[in-house]
Amino acid sequence: MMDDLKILPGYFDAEAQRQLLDDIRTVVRAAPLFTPVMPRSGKPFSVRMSNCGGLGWVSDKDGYRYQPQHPVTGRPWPAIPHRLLDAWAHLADYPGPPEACLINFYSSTAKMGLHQDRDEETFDAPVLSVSLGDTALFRIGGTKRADPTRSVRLASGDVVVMGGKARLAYHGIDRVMAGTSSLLADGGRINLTMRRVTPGR
Ligand code: MD6
Ligand code: FE
Repeated sequence: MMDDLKILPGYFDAEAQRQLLDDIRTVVRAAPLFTPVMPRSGKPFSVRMSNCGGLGWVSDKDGYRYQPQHPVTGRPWPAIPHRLLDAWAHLADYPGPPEACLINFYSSTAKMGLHQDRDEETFDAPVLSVSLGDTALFRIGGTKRADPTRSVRLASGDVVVMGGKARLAYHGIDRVMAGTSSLLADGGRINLTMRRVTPGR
């Protein structure tokens, strides 16, 4: 099951992390973080989000979906920074570029429940995740919610590639460990997940 899960500790070194953080700050100035809410219940996520790329993942009372515009500003999402596209080209083993990059910002108390990434039209490409800032406790299981899980610490600069049989594995963030990184002056964690939404190159 986990044979298609790759964890690459320290893929981005300290300098690359700072550059990536600058890239993300530029994105978020154009596409501000918003607080998504759960479909139907309208309960707010504890994580704030934005996106870059041709499509962005959003959640509101109507459901989860990908859309080409920011839900608050109505503007197109900024382009995916080249450092992220380079990592995808190096690691994804997929003939085309990512179409969406979800930006999740976690305060020290934010978490993310166990979920599958399955709002894409194709699962042929992996989801590639980059962590910046405070270390998080990442939980990953199998393709059924009740499958056994294990926990992995994800530190700043670490990359996770979920492809093949791991593409639809349940996963979530149990907690963020405050004070474990000095990358973000005010603490917290940023997670970037690049996805392919449609098939093709
Ligand atoms: C996070 N990550 O690390 C949440 N999804 O904050 C994800 O939800 C995720 O790390 C798909 C593939 C890899 C991931
Ligand atoms: Fe996910």
